Amino acid sequence: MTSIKDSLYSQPLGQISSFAFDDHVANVFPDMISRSVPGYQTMIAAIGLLAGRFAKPNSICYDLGCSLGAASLSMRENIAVGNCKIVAIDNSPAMLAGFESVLTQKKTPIELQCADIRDVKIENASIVVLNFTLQFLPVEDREKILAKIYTGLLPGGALIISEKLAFDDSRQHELQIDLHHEFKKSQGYSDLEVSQKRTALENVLIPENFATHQKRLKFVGFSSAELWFQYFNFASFIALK
Ligand code: GEK
Repeated sequence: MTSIKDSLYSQPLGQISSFAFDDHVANVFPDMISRSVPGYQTMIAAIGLLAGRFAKPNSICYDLGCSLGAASLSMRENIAVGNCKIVAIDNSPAMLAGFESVLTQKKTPIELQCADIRDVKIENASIVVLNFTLQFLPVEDREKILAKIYTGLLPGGALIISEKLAFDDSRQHELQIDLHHEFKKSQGYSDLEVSQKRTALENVLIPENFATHQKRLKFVGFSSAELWFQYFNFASFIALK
């Protein structure tokens, strides 16, 4: 997916408002996320491979917090089984309009829903993807949605969950944040862009550590939850029912 270059934080902003998934963000989103999340394209491609493995005939594959649909489109490319559909949900009208504008229907249909993922029913699911979405929910809401996903998954189903991570050890925490900022600078962002975006995301994106994620996934019922990818403080888990 091509997009306009992200320069939303390139000029000094007097007041930095909290980050929101509005029209401005949706317009530049593919460029923003690829230059901000180390390994993003690798994870998107791998989510397709995972969908190819886990998608079952007569089941639903969910993409929760789908944005412009990168994960849904990658899943669709790799799903070979019949009578399977992808349900892609996001509560940003700007994101869903962007996704709808590029969506052409193929063998595996993609159904778009503008809704809060905390309010939707998850059922008959063979694979559920939360690619950098859980981190935007209040911490106290996270267990409930993971429990709902677990209940809605078929036996043998998988949840793929990608998140920005925090670290208990303060040196490690600072190091990983610093390495991420170096990554962003290597992608062409300036110090001003990095620092203004960081301020905008404060209290909006709340990272947790690996142990917290793993413990919660097991607590809601997943029999196994392991990392399959990590690049600095960005990681992706696969949890098995
Ligand atoms: C990708 N998965 O490209 N309900 C529905 N959607 C939500 C909610 C909610 N409660 N909270 C946030 N979102 C995508 C990238 S971006 C990650 C996901 C990022 C949506 C929000 O509108 C946005 O589109 C998405 O979750 C997070 O693979 O920007 O770092």
